Amino acid sequence: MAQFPKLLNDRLLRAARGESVDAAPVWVMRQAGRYLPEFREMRAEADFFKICQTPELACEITLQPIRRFELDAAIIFSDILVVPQALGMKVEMKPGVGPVFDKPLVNPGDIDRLTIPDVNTVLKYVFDAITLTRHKLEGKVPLIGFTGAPWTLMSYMIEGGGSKTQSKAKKWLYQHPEASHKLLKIITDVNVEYLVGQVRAGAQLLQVFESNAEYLGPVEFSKFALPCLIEINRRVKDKLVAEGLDIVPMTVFAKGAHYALAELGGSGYDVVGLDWTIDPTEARKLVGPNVTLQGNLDPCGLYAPSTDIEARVKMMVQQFGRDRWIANLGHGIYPDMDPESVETFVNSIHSHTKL
Ligand code: 1CP
Repeated sequence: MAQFPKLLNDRLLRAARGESVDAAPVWVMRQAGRYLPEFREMRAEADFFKICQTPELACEITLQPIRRFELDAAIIFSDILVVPQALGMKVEMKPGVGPVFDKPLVNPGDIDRLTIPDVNTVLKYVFDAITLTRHKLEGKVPLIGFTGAPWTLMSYMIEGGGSKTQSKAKKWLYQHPEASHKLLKIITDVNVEYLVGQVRAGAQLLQVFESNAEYLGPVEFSKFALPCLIEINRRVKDKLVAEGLDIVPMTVFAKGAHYALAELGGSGYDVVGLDWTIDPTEARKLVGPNVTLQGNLDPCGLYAPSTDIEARVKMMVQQFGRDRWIANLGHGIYPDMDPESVETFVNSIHSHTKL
């Protein structure tokens, strides 16, 4: 494996492993994105996926928030939808609309249209972006890699983009459970290769985004989503060991899955991400003492005046405690938010948790 600059800030990794920290680590989901004028400037000139596919550009955008704020982690600039693309689906990012698939999966027979990729070739551009970014970070903070969880990716592949109900994708779960399992397995296998490749390339923590967990309930989540999540964590770590690589901590963020927090706590993931609708004290009871929690300020809390953001942070510190906690929002930051609010959030997490 390539030699990288020495890591100078290991708060994120220490918190993920349950070790003591000198202050709680903090990063922000979607920290590299449209709320930053320097991102919008680059985006005006280049297509979204073109940026993802160009390591120098993806690296530059990854570093933008790190230059501005005292964040404790960088997350590689990419998207969960690069996996459906790797499986042969065409996806475009339409400004003001979001992702649009040209031919979503309609019937179980459409699974045969997917091509099983050689991940190391097809997604090499992500690995190259990660390696370049590790060097350019100069050890300032660790670099997070990520992927979309199988159910969330399956739902995009069937819905063809965002959806208010996920009813087309959920119809598969009820009408075509076998085909659903087949599709989920294809995505799980690709995800395992993809995440291991990210670690080989230099990722120091991996996050699996199950953003569409909120559309499922406990029964369907246990049947279709959770087994894939558990398998990914186990297989990735087994492969890292088999390759002689260090095991990296893994985070599962299953948005809206209150109903499954106890199961997620026992799923083998080191960190469980929380959205803002759950009380941290309640979440801690459900996941148990041996995992790290991540979250969970309501993203819209960043619209509040800075004194109110500070007050909320104080409350979060009381609820989460300063150990086994990675501070974050409960979901991604919105494009119309003021970068200064991010600064207030980040700095107050540090000032209220510093030893
Ligand atoms: O967090 C970061 O800064 C890293 C970059 C990142 C990540 C982790 C982006 C850049 N996307 C993601 C993950 C992602 N993508 C998720 C999981 C997290 C979440 O729940 O938000 C999801 C669901 C997507 C899919 C996606 N990509 C959407 C949602 C569509 C919908 O309505 O369902 C959208 C709008 C995107 C586009 C996108 N991805 C990232 C950025 C900066 C943007 C905006 C694109 C633009 O400039 O037009």
